[in-house]
Formats: sequence, C-alpha cells, structure tokens
Amino acid sequence: MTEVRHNWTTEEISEIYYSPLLDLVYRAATIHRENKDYAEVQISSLISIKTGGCPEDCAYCPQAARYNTGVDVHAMMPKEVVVAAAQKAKAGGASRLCMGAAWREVRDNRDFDKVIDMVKAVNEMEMEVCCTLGMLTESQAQRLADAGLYAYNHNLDTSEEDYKRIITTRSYDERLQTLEHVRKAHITVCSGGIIGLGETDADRISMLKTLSNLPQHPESVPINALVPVKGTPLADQPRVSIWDMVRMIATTKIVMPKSVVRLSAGRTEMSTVEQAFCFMAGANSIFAGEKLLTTPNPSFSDDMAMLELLGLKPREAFKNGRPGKKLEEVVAS
Ligand code: SAM
Ligand code: DTB
Ligand code: SF4
Repeated sequence: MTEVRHNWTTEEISEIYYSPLLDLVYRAATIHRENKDYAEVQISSLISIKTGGCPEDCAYCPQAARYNTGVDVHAMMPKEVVVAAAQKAKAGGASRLCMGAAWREVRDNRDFDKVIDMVKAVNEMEMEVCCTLGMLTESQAQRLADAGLYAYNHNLDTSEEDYKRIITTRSYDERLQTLEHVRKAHITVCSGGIIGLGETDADRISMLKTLSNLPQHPESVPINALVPVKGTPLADQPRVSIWDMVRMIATTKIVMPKSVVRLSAGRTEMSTVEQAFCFMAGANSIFAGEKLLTTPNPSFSDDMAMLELLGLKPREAFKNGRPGKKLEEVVAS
C-alpha cells in the first residue's frame, strides 16, 4: 500500500511532475488501482445560490463585480429552488450537491441562516452537501457542521508565490486559515486549484507541495482548467493542453494517494478520449450537470453515457461515513 506522506520536497514533486508522460500516468494509475473502488467516479453537481457582484478581484472569475462579464447577477436563491436542483442532480446520478456563493467571506446574517437551512434540507435527501462560500470563521464552520455539511470547497488556486498576480484582495494565509477552521469542525476538505492562469510549472508544483504537506490531505482535490471568460483579465489565456491536465492530475494522485482527484472545470473542451486519459491518470470525480456555477458543463446524460462506455460507475453517497459520525476517521489521513 502506498504510504500517505506529508513531507514532500519540491525536488521530489518536480521529479514526478517532469517524468516521461506515460511513466507518470502508469505510476499514478497503479496507485489509483490500489483502491478497490477505482472504477467508481464521485459525481458532484454545482449550484450557484448567490451569483455575481463579488467584491474580490480573482482574475479568472466571471463573478467579480469589478469585471464586465455579463453574468446574470442574482441574490440568494430560495430553498425550494435548491431542493429542486438537488432532486434533479440526484436523479441524474450525482451523490453530492455543492452550493456556491459569490462572497468574499460568510457574514453572520440572514443569508447565512438560509444557507444553514439549505444544508439541512439537502442532507435530509441522502446527498452529501458541500458549500463554497469564501472565508469562514471557526464558529461559522461549526454551524455548518452541525447542520450536516459534508464538505467545504476552498481552493488555493495557484502557488503562494503566484497568488498576488491572480488575487490581491485576500492572502494565501487567509485561505489556509479557513481550511484549518473547516478541519477543526470535522467537515471534509475540498481544495485544489486552476491550471492555465499563466502560472509556471514551478507554481503548479509549489501548490501541490502546500496541499500535500497539510497536516491532513484534502479529501477532494479539484483540478480545474481555466475557463477563460470575456471581461475578466484572463479572458485571452490560451486553453491548457490536455497533457498539462493529465500531468497535473497524475502528480496530484501520486502525492495525495488517498484523496479523490476531481477533473473539474474545462470538460466541455475535452473529448471522451481526453477525459478517459484523465481517469486513467487517477481522476475519480467530476462535476456533472449543464452548468458549473456560471459557465457550461456536459449534461448528466452525456456523462452517464461516457461512464458507461468507459466501464466506470457513479459512487454512492456517504461511502466514507456520515457527517458528525465517522467522517473524522476516514479517507485521507
Ligand atoms: N467565492 C468563493 C471562493 O472564492 O472561495 C466560492 C466560489 S468560487 C467561484 C470557487 C472556485 O471556482 C474558485 O476558487 C476557483 O478555483 C473556481 N473558478 C472560478 N472561476 C473559474 C474559471 N473561470 N475557471 C476555472 N475555475 C474557476
Ligand atoms: C471548483 O474547484 N470548481 C468549481 C467549484 N470548485 C466551486 C467552480 C468552477 C467554476 C467555473 C466557472 C464558472 O462556472 O463560473
Ligand atoms: Fe468572488 Fe470567489 Fe469569484 Fe473570487 S472566485 S471573485 S471570491 S466568487
């Protein structure tokens, strides 16, 4: 069994990242196949519960108020709409619903009370509930945990060295602090990044070093390919090559062998063959449903057909325990 390590050096990760592509894929695939459930794919569906108007300046994001992206700005959604979306996602094969809000941080106000109600409602539907709401305090994380939150998504996005080029309105340390608050509340951690921002290979390696040297690895690591959106500073970035995506996914799997690696944004630009390569390289999760937060994504039916073709099947909810019970004992240690 591959050992879970928390002391990876830059040299070690670089050696993996730069190894010949097929050697790299073979090594990651071998580690992935140590898991008896390797043919299962965890499926999350995203819903944007509060869209646009965000005060942050994340250079990739269509929801930042300061960029003119034409995104459909809307206030907090009613709970009924979220529940209906959860039902549709469950029927489409998703075991997890991830609710996203274009906030810098959570405030202790009525909107947060509404999110708490949504978390309770979706949890009662036998789906894993995830939120991505920006920065959280310890007590806010605890409130989410008490409501039954399964996972919290909070990406590092790029390396610490590259961070200021992409976001100036918050620090890398603030990002890491929220991850600590989530851990303390025994909510599982979902944290990864984006490639194609104009970062270097060294930045990708550095981000993986930070993630893999956390006291506990994130249970899910989303690897997003930038979706360049008109109006954002990164609108003219070229699409990342599939080989960069495969290289990043495989390296992530090798340094965090027990974590679920999610082939995240960018799939509409990828063929089935390209996605199959990502699954071979250790990805075992996707976002499904026609929309990510504001941009398009393949439909549930197209994804189900792809999984069927590849001999993969959707993972059931709560295979790794339930919130408040076994979660703290499970997966990535
Ligand atoms: N506002 C919260 C935050 O920033 O944590 C939650 C929502 S935010 C949209 C969630 C994540 O979506 C970001 O951290 C980023 O990794 C990803 N994301 C946003 N825009 C993207 C884009 N154009 N392409 C790829 N990923 C993107
Ligand atoms: C993650 O890593 N990717 C998702 C989710 N976590 C929240 C978001 C992708 C957003 C892509 C751009 C959009 O649709 O707005
Ligand atoms: Fe706001 Fe999150 Fe978009 Fe940054 S990534 S602008 S914090 S919604």
